[in-house]
Amino acid sequence: MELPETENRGGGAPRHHLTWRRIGGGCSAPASVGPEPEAARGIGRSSAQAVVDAAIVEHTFHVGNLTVERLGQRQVITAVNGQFPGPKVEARNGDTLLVRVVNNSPYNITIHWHGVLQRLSAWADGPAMVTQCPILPASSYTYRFSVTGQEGTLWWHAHVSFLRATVYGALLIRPRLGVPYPFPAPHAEHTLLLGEWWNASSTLVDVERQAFLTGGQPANSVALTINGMPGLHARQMEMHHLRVARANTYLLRLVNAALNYQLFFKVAAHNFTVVAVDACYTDPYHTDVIVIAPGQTVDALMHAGAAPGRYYVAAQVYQSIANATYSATARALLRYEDDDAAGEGEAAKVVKMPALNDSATAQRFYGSLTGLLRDGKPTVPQRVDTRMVVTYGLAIAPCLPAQTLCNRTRGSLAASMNNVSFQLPASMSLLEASRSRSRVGGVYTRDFPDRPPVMFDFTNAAAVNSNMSLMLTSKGTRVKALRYNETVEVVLQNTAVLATENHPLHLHGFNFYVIAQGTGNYFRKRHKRKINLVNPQQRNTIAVPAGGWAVIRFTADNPGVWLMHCHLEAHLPFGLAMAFEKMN
Ligand SMILES: [Cu+2]
Repeated sequence: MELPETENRGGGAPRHHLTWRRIGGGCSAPASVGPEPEAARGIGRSSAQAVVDAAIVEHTFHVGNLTVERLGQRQVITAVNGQFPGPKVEARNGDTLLVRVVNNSPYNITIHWHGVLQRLSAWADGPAMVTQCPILPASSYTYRFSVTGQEGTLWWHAHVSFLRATVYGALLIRPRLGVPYPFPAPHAEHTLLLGEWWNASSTLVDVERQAFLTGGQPANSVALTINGMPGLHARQMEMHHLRVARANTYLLRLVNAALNYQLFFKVAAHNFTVVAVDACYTDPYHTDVIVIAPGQTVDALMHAGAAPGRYYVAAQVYQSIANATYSATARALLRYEDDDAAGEGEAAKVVKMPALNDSATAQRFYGSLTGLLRDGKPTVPQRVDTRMVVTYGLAIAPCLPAQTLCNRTRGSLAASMNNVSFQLPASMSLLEASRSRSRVGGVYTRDFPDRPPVMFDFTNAAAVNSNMSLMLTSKGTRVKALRYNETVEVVLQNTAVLATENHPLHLHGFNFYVIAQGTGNYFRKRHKRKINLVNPQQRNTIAVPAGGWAVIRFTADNPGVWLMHCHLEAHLPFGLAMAFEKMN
């Protein structure tokens, strides 16, 4: 296994210590120091070898402050290379990526390559304190990994504090040269990154910090965005435009980079054929609405078959939690090339969106997708070595001493998996501790339970919320150790503690098969006929139905420490996470 490169640029060592105190918590030392990957340098894609072999795709990410204006307000955000959203990374199946991250921002930073399997490169995965110590201000770090065996739309984002709100971009993996897509070739493609915008007078790091201190929910965003633009004004400023030519077919690459909201996505007078989700090909699925949870991606073909003109593109919040009221919409504009003669005055066609709590539409989309079977490609494991039942949801925890604004009678909002509220280590990353055996003891324990500690009627809101012992949780850094190549089945069961909600659960290091999903409590015998062991969809992030369950399977064939967590950013510091440890 390759060790990461760590270096300190510009500043002396004392800078590190000062930074740690200011940001709070963290590694006592930089992550393991490894060799500079010199051998890889200078082999650009222009190399003739790239035609037959994999190429090296190199980028440098300068992370720093950027002043932007949105919704009539100027503010300073953290961004990569002065761009918001950040630069697009493009590669082909089999390429090696070499991304040097130079941290000129005042914050600790890491970059996660969301959905990249990181086979034999766990050090490059990116979650802070899981696979690496954060990159300190005035330091740099080089991520090196290959994307062999993967095709489709993925993305990259910061994986520390709430910085991914503005530190994110697309990661597109195309088939090897000369290899076609398993669907009709599109005329062109458009990448649409869906995000959220805060008009915060403070920074996103402060938003997270304030939520921690009070033990409550973080402040809400004020708008959604499409490629960084809210598109709210009639004058169509701050609006992303997509140009299409009539009768052509386009590949839309959608990424939900929003922190806390699932989204409905529609284009007025146009339909889609979904061909992949989370960079895993699907059977073609025809729909007029796409539903996408934070962390997920969707590749969909769209035929430009409408009359010449302009059409609104809209992304609107989908909320599964009861009594939700936040219902933001971002807009972009689809323009036909032949529309230029029509002039600016003509109104664009509007799009009718589902209700913000339309779970039926959401579940129809999420539950209808099936995986595309391809000759010679692996299929779902038929035999299971390890079975787990993991309950998860919101919870209440005693206020920590550091939560100085927390109401000690009420307690702190929290979340848990099998009633363990996950706490990141402070002294060293989980992966580093895992590699240095003797140091595991003080960092984590290998006793994440295979089942909930007590069985109860998980989704019975009245019963659950009148029983304080079911609502209380406690902090722990507990992992589930797996043997090499064992097959794992996990039943993910939402609970009604405080409220049922559709949580998008993301597993690092693996794609998993979603063999069944449904509402209520899962019973293995009763739900047997819902199990799909032929062509289930594969994903890296599953939006499990609110007050429901999903059954996933994967093969533990990738050494490392792999986080599984809710991709609603608000729930990660609450502790809605656990980790799998796969030994060498
Ligand atoms: Cu969640």
